Amino acid sequence: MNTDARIAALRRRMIEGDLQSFLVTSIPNIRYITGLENVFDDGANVVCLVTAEVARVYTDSRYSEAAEEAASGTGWVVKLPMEDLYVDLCSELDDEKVDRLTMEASVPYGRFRFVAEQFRGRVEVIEDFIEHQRQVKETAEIERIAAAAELTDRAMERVLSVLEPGLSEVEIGLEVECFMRKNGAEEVAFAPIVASGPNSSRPHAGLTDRVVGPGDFVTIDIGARVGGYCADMTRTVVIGAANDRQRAVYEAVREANEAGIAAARAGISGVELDLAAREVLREKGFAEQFTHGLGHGVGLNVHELPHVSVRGRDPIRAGSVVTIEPGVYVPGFGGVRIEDLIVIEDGGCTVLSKSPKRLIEL
Ligand SMILES: [Mn+2]
Repeated sequence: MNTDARIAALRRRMIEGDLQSFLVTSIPNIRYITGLENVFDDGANVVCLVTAEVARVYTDSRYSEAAEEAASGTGWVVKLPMEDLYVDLCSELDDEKVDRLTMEASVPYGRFRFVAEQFRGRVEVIEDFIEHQRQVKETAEIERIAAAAELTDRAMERVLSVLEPGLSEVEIGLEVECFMRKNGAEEVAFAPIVASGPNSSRPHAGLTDRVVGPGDFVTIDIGARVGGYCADMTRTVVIGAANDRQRAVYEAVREANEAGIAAARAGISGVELDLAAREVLREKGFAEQFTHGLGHGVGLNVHELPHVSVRGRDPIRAGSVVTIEPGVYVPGFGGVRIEDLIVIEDGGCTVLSKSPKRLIEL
């Protein structure tokens, strides 16, 4: 991972945005900007300060050995405050005559208030500053996402080979999780969704003890995490023979997925890409049943920028990795979602998800 380039880009953007100093508090953003891997867990006590002169990681003794080892030879200096990270940070900022500090808008409010009271200079917040930079992936990042997608495909193949009437959603979800962990994932990128029968009309249904049976749609939305990076893919299958209504819904969603993939290219906005797929469902009478955005960016987080929905007004840039996931949800009947992970490129895209998309009747 080229962290020198990342920090150089961050400093350029800080100058453009007139940021004198920037405090990174979100763990994924800290992982990204420092490039320190396998050091900070999700609940780690860590913040990073970036100015034109310094790049510092403040953490505590639980992480110090790993952090110092990983940071050696990089531009990052690890600091181990004796007391609270924020107490030391504020007094150092004052000593170094920093008079403006920008914090991430996601900082916990109590921390923000503490710094605003302790630090003598002015405190501001900014939204999505590093998230914006994370949108365009480096080659090494795309390789990790592709590896996660490949393992996710294998997990889907595995789960479809064991899926049969009599298994519960929980049992199917555990099969996914075990398979991914045994085959090289650090963890599942998110809790697997296995939504069967009437539960499938709820896009993010939690796993239940419901046992799958003949006639059910089963929506399986899964992703592995490999090298810190997520994958995200959904397939929907039918247990037994599909009826005509199920077939019609499935084919409409599949066409919408394919229309989205066909429209995906650098320069298209999230709104336009969303509309390319939404239009297919509208023509088939399912406009009201497609109740969420077409997709989202994927990287260190399973949901990140860019928006692929009505919120996505900016052109999507080459090197962004996004999902294309139209769905139709009919309460009481069930739902279908088909989701692929793609890399946006000039003039088109590469589809990382390879699992078959024809209607599978098990
Ligand atoms: Mn998704």
